[in-house]
Amino acid sequence: MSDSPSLGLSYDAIIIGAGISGLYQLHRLRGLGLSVLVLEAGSGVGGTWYWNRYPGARFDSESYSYGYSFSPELLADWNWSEHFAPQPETLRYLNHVADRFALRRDIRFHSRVTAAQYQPDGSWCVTLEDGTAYRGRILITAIGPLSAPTMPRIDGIADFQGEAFHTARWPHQPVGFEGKRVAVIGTGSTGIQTTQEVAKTAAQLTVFQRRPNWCVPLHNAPIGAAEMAAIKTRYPAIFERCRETFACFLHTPDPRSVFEVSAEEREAFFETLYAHRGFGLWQGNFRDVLTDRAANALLSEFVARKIRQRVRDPAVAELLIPKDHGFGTRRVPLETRYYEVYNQPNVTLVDISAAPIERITATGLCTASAAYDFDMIIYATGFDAITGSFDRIDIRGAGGQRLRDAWADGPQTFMGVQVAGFPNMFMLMGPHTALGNIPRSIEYNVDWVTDLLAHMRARGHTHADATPEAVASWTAHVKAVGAGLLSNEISSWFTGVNSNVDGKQTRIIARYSGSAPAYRAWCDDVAAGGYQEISLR
Ligand code: NA7
Repeated sequence: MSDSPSLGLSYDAIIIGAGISGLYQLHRLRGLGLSVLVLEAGSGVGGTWYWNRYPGARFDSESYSYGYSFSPELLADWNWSEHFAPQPETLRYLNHVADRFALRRDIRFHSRVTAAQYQPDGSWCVTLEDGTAYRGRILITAIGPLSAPTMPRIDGIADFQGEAFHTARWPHQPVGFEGKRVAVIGTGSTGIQTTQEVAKTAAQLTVFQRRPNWCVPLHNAPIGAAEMAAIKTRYPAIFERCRETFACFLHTPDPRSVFEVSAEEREAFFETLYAHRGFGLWQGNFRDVLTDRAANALLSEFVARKIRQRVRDPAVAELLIPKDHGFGTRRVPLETRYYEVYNQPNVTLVDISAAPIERITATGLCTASAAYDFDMIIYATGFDAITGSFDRIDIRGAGGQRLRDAWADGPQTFMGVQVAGFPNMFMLMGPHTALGNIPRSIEYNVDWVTDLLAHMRARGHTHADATPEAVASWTAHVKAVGAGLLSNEISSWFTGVNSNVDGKQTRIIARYSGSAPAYRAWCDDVAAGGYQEISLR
């Protein structure tokens, strides 16, 4: 698929984003011999791990299940220091990948894309915020499902005279908390990791919680040299396991129903999982705890008991126990002594479910019932997830059709990879793909797109556009698979809800909620069938 000089194209392919998916896609497209430009808003590679430098940021997938699997040499030469690596280590790893595969020479940093528009000549014109434009025949969005941070919509945010940070836009310089009165707003995975860390040194920490989440212990530990050497010998088995499991984590559900065992056995199994590192209680539990309401209630009661045991003040413990959703129906944050933080004299939990924050002031904030003074406010208020990173770019397909309009009633995709009427645009980890342990899904996604491009080149095709029928049928399938699932009945980023964004108050089925193996089987079948669902010419 070479450039046609008459079109004046600069690149065969333009990739937006130099995170985990953009880096690997660049590597694979080079392997096809394509000329590629990666446009990256940040000053370095790493995506999520470049932006989310907040205190305490770390994996909650096992490090060795999270890294790239495509290169035996890369696997051999990288050593993880902890079972769940902290953000600086992950960022070092991604920089190492960029260096090892000499990726930087095709990446333009400080390049925020504001528009991508399909041209009548069959190319894509990609424009940066400074007006610079690039052309490519293929457009690949590697912009991440959680990359558009959102601030709360509260009056007075600009009035605050102290330090203020959103966790996903954390400064590159060190930030200290010693002697400071710090507020954290938000209790998702990010707010919980931040709270654990800030509580260690802040003079006072006040956590503003609108809704609690069900959190379970991470059980992190260092990885010594001998253990890392042993992990390296197990890499094939580790990745094989990730290929088999529902969400590409190392944890496999128990085939038994919670109701097939005695109460004692059930309790003992829950205890084992609670003591085990990682997502075991969520992803490796009885087969029905995430699908059957009564089974889920038993697990929720177990975790509620744990919270009551760990938090001394019973009133605070009750505030920390979710009452509006069952365990695992929203993303489960993994924690390290998070609940014990509330036993510290320097930490206060403020429930803002009934008395919301009404205003940020010059010196702090006011809720409906009290005023507080702070030296620092940390906004751990999350992201406009899944479609938010697309909404920030003016993406227009054939005939000037806006992607935002095409998705006005929720995303419409084919396999989460293409949208009808947006020829040669391929989404990595777009809406309707299987998420879970994301790098595993990314590698599959990138390989699938690369195989399609190789298939096209072999046949002299330069144009790929999923048919409207294929999009309608995949979108209907995603909705059917997601219907009735407990996790799709709750407002969270999983269901595309963000109270801080206009038009994102209604739950949608934004993710493919079936298993990753089922998702891959669909994609494999499409490839094996010669991509009939995609109009190729
Ligand atoms: P999340 O999980 O979306 O959490 C955001 C938190 O911020 C959550 O507790 C929200 O409460 C809270 N929030 C959002 N807006 C407000 C306002 N206006 N007032 C008060 N509280 C607010 O984002 P994270 O960054 O923690 O994690 C996202 C994912 O990144 C995570 O799941 C991992 O997969 C990686 P709410 O629950 O909406 O009531």
